[in-house]
Amino acid sequence: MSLRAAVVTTVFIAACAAALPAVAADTLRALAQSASLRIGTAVNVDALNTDAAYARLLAREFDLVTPENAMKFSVVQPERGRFDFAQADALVAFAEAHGMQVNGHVLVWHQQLPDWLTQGQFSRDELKAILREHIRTLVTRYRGRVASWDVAAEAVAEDGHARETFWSRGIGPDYLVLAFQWAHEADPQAHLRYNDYGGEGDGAKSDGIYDLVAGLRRKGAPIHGVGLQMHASLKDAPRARDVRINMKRLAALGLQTHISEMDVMLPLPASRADLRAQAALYRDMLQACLAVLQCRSFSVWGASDRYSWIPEFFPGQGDALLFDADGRTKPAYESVRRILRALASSKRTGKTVKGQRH
Ligand code: 9MR
Repeated sequence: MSLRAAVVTTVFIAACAAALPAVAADTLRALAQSASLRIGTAVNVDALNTDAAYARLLAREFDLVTPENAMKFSVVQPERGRFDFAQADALVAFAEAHGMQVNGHVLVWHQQLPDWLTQGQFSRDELKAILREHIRTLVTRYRGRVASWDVAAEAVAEDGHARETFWSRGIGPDYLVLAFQWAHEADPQAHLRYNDYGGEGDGAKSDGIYDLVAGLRRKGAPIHGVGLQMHASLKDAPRARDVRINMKRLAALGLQTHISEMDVMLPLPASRADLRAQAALYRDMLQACLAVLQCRSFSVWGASDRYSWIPEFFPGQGDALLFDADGRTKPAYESVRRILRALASSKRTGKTVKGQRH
């Protein structure tokens, strides 16, 4: 190589390096990768299309995305038989462009259903046909591109019994088995999950979720994982030890587990002490996940506080996520990164750290 060519090559390599995020190797997604963990977030697709800094932050830090609302029934099928995939397509294209996995959310849920469905008068067979068509259309469209689906969510009531919903009333108790079967038929490779809140640690709801998914397995439903949502506050959070034990019993059923929607709401304005306590809670839950080999992903329900659902649903509360409204890292981010960093470097040096998985 001539001297000139060598100089040009060197300059080119330096320019490429400068174009990459400065700390690419130290981002959550890079660190999590070496711990065989996916690190995910819910995505607000409106913001993805309008806020370039938000899109950059997502691509830099996360390698798993869940559409916060873009694949829900009322968005995807606003009128009977008319499907609208504009938002869902945008999310999947974004994920593919940035090497991220997509978790589809959610096929059978009792919220965000369109009026034509809830106000309509449908027989059991008609409802089965509607749900089957909905699942088939979504899962087929994204076959091979959406790696996992939240097939069903929040089908268990607070006392651990089956929740009575639009679907359970309309179709009967086997609606869940059917939903998993239909999703599996449409994409036999997809990882199919059940996803719920308030059953992360111990208690009646955790037991109810366990019984539900154990029953689904017994009936031969193609269910492969359970998402424990983990919407927490400082006053109301499960104990890490209980989460670990719960994940282990789910794993013993042959299921993978996920922390699927973590956030920790704080009273506003958040104090420094609360931000520190929040960081400790994120740390503890991540460690619980890392302690269980079958816990494969850790997702937060939104990246930046600017787009969190919390202030709208819990007035006076907020600051629940890893990045503040301007995309700056918070103590919670640092604590998550510290754990992942320790794990990544212990893999390199062969030392074991608390929570190591392999
Ligand atoms: O974050 C979502 C919010 O924007 C929607 O308005 C709301 C509708 O009920 O759903 C929120 O997401 C929920 C998720 O789909 C299922 N688990 C609980 C989440 C927070 O409510």
